[in-house]
Amino acid sequence: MAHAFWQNTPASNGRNRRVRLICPICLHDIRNWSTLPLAMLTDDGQEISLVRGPAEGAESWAQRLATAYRRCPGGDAGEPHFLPQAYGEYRRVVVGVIGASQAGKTHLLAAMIGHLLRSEARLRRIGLQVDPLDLRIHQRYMKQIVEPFLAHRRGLPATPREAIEFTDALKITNLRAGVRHAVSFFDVAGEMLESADDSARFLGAVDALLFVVDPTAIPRMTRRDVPTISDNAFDHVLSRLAGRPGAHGEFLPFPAAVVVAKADMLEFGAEPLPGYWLRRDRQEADEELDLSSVEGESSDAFAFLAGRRAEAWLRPAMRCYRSTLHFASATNSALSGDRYPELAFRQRRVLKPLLSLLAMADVLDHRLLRPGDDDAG
Ligand SMILES: Nc1nc2c(ncn2[C@@H]2O[C@H](COP(=O)(O)OP(=O)(O)O)[C@@H](O)[C@H]2O)c(=O)[nH]1
Ligand SMILES: [Mg+2]
Ligand SMILES: [Zn+2]
Repeated sequence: MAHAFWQNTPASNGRNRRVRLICPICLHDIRNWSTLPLAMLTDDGQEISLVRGPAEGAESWAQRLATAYRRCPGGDAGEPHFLPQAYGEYRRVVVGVIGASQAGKTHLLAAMIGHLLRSEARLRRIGLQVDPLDLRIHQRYMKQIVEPFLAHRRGLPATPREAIEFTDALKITNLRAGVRHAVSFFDVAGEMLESADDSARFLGAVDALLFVVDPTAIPRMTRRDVPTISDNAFDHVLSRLAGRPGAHGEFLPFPAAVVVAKADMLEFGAEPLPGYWLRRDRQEADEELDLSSVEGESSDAFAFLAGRRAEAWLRPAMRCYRSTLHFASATNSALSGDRYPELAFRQRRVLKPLLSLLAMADVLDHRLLRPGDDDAG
């Protein structure tokens, strides 16, 4: 009974200690967590304010608090939203999705989050439980992005430049270690990542990075008219992160998963490696949850990029203290009209890079990344 364990932690009402934190959703600086208003949320997201009854015993109050929320006033845009009341005790991880405009960031993240939530039973086998952090925000993301894409095969619109907002946030519980994490994701327009102004402010809060490599930008790979490789988004982000306090020294203290996206376009090309990895999950059930092959895949993906003189894209792997490299496809096909073709449409290896990043960020046990006997590459 993993659940009983959580309820044993007395839901702290924070009265005796002051918790200061950055909201993972709007980046608002919350100076005193326990002063934010308490509420219950109904199934359809309606707020009912929560107050302790005059004769209510400590036990009953603690039980009600365990499922309660606190209302954050919202950041600059000022839209209030909810965080679980126990959030002040969670380990917090902010994931930034980095890559040029059109690299495939938005499709990849939607595929990752969609598959993460669909895989409840399988994820339990590696000790993970995934729930939304804020129901309303999560449902909005599912309804506007993930479901049109995964259930109706719709192409996703370009991410608006003005919206520097977080995409979704999940409560990820490591059942084996008994630790809850709040993992939030920022997917912003590629141009924003390259700009020097304040628009990439969220970079000040990221703890883990998902770098998305666009293979259509590799010279002579999928197109003839691509002269040289550069990825300003990667460079910009790495140099901004290097300016963060505590980020001096040889390596940046952030884990990074580097994903060669749109790998379906490389499957039948001259290079055998992308196809080899893409087809593996068809051969082994649940290969995607087995992180012992990550080291082998990483060295193959590194060799693949290095052989293409794609140094710009290897920089995250060279600069960050922990990194893995992957091949993945969010659509397995090109858009045809406003939809992806029914026969080809599926997601390939989208969970593995995310699980790998979670393992590097110690949400999952990072020892899962140790190579197995038959996966030495
Ligand atoms: N073939 C293929 N195309 C993809 C894949 N993922 C995204 N795309 C295409 O790449 C383009 C840019 O995708 P998007 O996710 O919006 O990129 P972003 O600007 O980095 O967020 C769109 O036209 C998608 O149809 C994929 O896995 N395979
Ligand atoms: Mg986008
Ligand atoms: Zn907030």
